[in-house]
Amino acid sequence: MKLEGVELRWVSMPLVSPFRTSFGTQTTRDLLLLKVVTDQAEGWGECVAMAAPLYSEEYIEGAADVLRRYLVPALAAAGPFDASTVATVLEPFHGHRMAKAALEMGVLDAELRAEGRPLSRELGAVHDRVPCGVSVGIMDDLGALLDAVGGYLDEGYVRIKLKIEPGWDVEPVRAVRERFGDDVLLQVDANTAYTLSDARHLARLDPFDLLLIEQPLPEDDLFGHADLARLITTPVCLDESITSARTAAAAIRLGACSVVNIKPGRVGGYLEARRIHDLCVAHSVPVWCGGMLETGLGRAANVALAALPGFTMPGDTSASGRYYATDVTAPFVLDDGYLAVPTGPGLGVEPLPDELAAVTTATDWIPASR
Ligand code: OSB
Ligand code: MG
Repeated sequence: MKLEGVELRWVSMPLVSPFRTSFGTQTTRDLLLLKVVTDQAEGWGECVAMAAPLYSEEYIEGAADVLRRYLVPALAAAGPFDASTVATVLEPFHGHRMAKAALEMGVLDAELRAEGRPLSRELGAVHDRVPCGVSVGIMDDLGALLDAVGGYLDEGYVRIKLKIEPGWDVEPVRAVRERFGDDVLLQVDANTAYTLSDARHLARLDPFDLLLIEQPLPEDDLFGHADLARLITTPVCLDESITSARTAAAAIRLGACSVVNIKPGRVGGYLEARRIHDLCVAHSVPVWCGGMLETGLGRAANVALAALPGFTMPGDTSASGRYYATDVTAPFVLDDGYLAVPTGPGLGVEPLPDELAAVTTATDWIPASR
């Protein structure tokens, strides 16, 4: 394919309820969408960076800047390309994995649409629907938490993930276990809020039979996670620390995790995500698909990825309605705890023009030649 240009599109989508994590509270999801225009077809990419660099070092305006200044020009200069060569062309630029992932996703969508092939098939999916979990934010009190969890269980979610931080950990887990019982698939996510010196406190979660604790320690503390994993019985899962197949291999080798959360944006794209999946399968490490409050575009791709055989645990691939009253695509709706894997070419979904226009705050066209 030959690149004609990329449209950057800033969207601002109100969340149905505030989402509080150990790194901050969000009431609106601002994000950057990409429309990749090639001589063959157009494709959509979604950049999962947040407005501020609180989850990782990336942020929306940084992603827009590096795309405009470096990534799109490099791809334009590379001559004919396909999705499998995008990462190699962008490799000289350090970091900026979410920006790179968005560009690769748009190219992949364009390529697959041109060929009439679905992303799920391209990635190696083996299921036509995936079981879904839900990520539950930190609440003002235990009553509000139990109401939220009860509502999600009533909707059919098959797994609950509680966001935790110091001061909101053992008690919310105990309250959920006492109210909803031991059969609920339950896990927690600390988003790096603890240090190794909290190991004895975190061991107090051991009796609750959690599926895992996600990213308790800072992103660069693989040794700390390896030490912690020997001090607690809850399996350690990494999110922020896993930035590539190489870091995943190191984490597994060190014993820093026994489960991996795969987020395509965080690792530089869906193709690297698949490599991490393959690596984890080879090491018998279960994986699940994380989320970044995606629109229906990113959700379509995540659901396709989550249908690969190594995704043996339910992911944060919740229905559109868990996040947004109106999505930019036709909404993903939970059916008996599952979301259907899209079957159409590429992502298999497209933005609805009116819904997209309603949430767009700005656009910018980056031509391939200037
Ligand atoms: O750590 O998994 C995380 C959302 C934004 C940033 C980081 C995380 C999350 C979530 C929600 O937990 C996942 C989702 O439902 O999309
Ligand atoms: Mg996480």
